[in-house]
Amino acid sequence: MTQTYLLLGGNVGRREKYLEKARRAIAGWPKSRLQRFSSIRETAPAGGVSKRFFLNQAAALLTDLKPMALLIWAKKTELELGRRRRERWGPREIDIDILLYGDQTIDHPFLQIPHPRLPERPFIKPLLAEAGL
Ligand code: PH2
Ligand code: MG
Ligand code: MG
Repeated sequence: MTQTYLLLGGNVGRREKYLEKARRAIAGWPKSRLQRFSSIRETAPAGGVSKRFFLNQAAALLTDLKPMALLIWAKKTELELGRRRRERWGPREIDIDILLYGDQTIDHPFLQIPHPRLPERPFIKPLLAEAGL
């Protein structure tokens, strides 16, 4: 299995509720074993579009899903939880991003790993540490 780390986040509606639903959904993903979640932190919006604060939480997941399959499960879960399409980096009910996938580097139009915004979002590192990185 490959060690992966995800970042959950949302800044619209009942943010805790969306995180809770996301945690439950991720626990049911196939070929995967959930290890740990970090605490939940409120973070200032990065990237410019939205002014609403986020709740963010990291997850450590062992998985046999390939990176693209993992991405598809993340997107499917976002849709099932009711994420609506808005502008890029705008407000969102729930976002599930793949931060790290083993030690792989992936540069694909739909999937970049490590997550390209890791270095410029200082709130992510402590969450990753809490998730066990
Ligand atoms: N996600 C974004 C844009 N800005 N800001 C914070 N604080 N947390 C996020 O998860 C976040 C963001 C795009 O996905
Ligand atoms: Mg994101
Ligand atoms: Mg995303």
